[in-house]
Amino acid sequence: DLRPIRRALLSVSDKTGLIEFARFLAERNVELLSTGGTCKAIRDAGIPVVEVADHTGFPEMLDGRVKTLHPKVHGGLLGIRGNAEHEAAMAEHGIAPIDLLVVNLYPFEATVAEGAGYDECVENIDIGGPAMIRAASKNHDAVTVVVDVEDYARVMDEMSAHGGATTLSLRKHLAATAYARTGAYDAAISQWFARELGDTFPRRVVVAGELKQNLRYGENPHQQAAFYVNGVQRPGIATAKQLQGKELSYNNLNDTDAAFELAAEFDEPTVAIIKHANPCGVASGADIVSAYKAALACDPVSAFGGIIAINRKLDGATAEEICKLFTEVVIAPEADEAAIAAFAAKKNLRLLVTGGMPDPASAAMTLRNVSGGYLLQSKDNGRVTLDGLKVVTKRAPTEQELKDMLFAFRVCKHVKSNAIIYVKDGCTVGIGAGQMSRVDSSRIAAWKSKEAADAAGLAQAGTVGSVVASDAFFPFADGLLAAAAAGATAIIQPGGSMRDQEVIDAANEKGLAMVFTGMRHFRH
Ligand code: 93A
Repeated sequence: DLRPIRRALLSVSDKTGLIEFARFLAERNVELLSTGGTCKAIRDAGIPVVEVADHTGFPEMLDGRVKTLHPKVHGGLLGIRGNAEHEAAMAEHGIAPIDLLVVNLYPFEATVAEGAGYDECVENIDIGGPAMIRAASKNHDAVTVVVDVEDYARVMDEMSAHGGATTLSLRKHLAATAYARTGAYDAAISQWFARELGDTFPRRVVVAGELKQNLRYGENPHQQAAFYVNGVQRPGIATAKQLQGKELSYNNLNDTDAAFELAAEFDEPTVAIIKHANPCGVASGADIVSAYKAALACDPVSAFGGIIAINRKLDGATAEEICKLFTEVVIAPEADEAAIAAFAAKKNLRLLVTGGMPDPASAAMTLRNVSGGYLLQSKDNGRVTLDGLKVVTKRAPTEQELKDMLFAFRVCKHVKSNAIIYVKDGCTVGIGAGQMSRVDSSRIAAWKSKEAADAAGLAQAGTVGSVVASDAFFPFADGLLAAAAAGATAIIQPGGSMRDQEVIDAANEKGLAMVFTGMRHFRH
């Protein structure tokens, strides 16, 4: 299954590594064919090369839209070697076989990402490149196709090892990569069109991703997993630079993403500590070290082995505090030298820096698997502000209560439903997450808060004098009564239950202030 490479066609937009590869081929007496810009680069390097136009006898035309779309190119890529009829037809029409195709496409994705105008994007839709890639890949039995610069070395290695030939195994792998590339390319084009047309849910969707990292395993050791990125340059887990620590696991990636997106919700210095994709403490403060201490105090037992996200540059003082507890991952936009030094001894701790914070208001889509399909929805970037609140009780909330309620409701968005969040002075003091009954979430949050207070030797739980947020309406008064029993003084919730009046009456009876948001934050 070895196929010697005698003739190659190179046509690349990204010319990285081109000259080295072309020189390697030329030294092994491979005849090089190439298109305009690529040909010039190879020729300028003093390497013999034939322009495709000279090979086909047909000029590049229509602003380069037609340069390789010619039977001499496609016949050379598609003709079956050893098939008498194909070989006779090729001989009759002067079609020389092409054994190696090296193509990378017009940078459509990068052009869109740069915010180029409509016409420029259209002009960057490559037609001839994908046509050649698909032809060469179909004929992988004989033809080697390379679409990624990082595969040049693989081909050179095989050619060196096999006297200028490649193996069928490599050609098949390269063909698979090549079809994924043209598929992803067309996906990017159709997504761009859909965006231009404002068509959020088109008839067909194609999801494309590039392998960033193979993972040791998935959520559990018997599951396989890998991390794919979609090229959206949003500061976060996909773009983060790991400054130290062992490799990130599937769960780390999932939890770190949840942590960073939560920290990004707040303008003031904020720290979020996450376990199993739910926060076990979130706090804003004058600086990140005080925010960290406050976030930790919410549930120091659960914070063990947690993930910490910070929305400011990580400093030495905070890093030293973090070092006192076992932590899996710390993610921040930046880290100063003192912080890096403080972590140096913690060999396993992963430190990630992203260069910035994502904009929580930015539009995006979320995708989830269901049996036989996907659920696609726009990301929850809803945000409740002061003027969106409706006071429904006799007592109006105080200014501090209002501030804490908005904080609590924003945290809700990042907590699995049913979510009940108690907050005091910009800091969560009790979190109830992921329960099937809202009243259970309410009770659990209060109970956790009491546990933390007892452990810290405090006279009363943090929930005493706090405000409470519920991600969705209280269907009955019981959840509210549980919050009142825990000492909450004010409540923020969407409202909209059939029994709203019952819940309002219960709040009035307890002297609580309550506001409705009209927006809920389910997270299932
Ligand atoms: O405009 S095209 O769609 N028409 C073609 O016939 C064609 N052939 C190759 N684009 C075409 N290409 C692309 O040109 C390749 O995919 C590659 O990205 C680029 C290389 O052009 P140059 O060698 O002139 O820099």
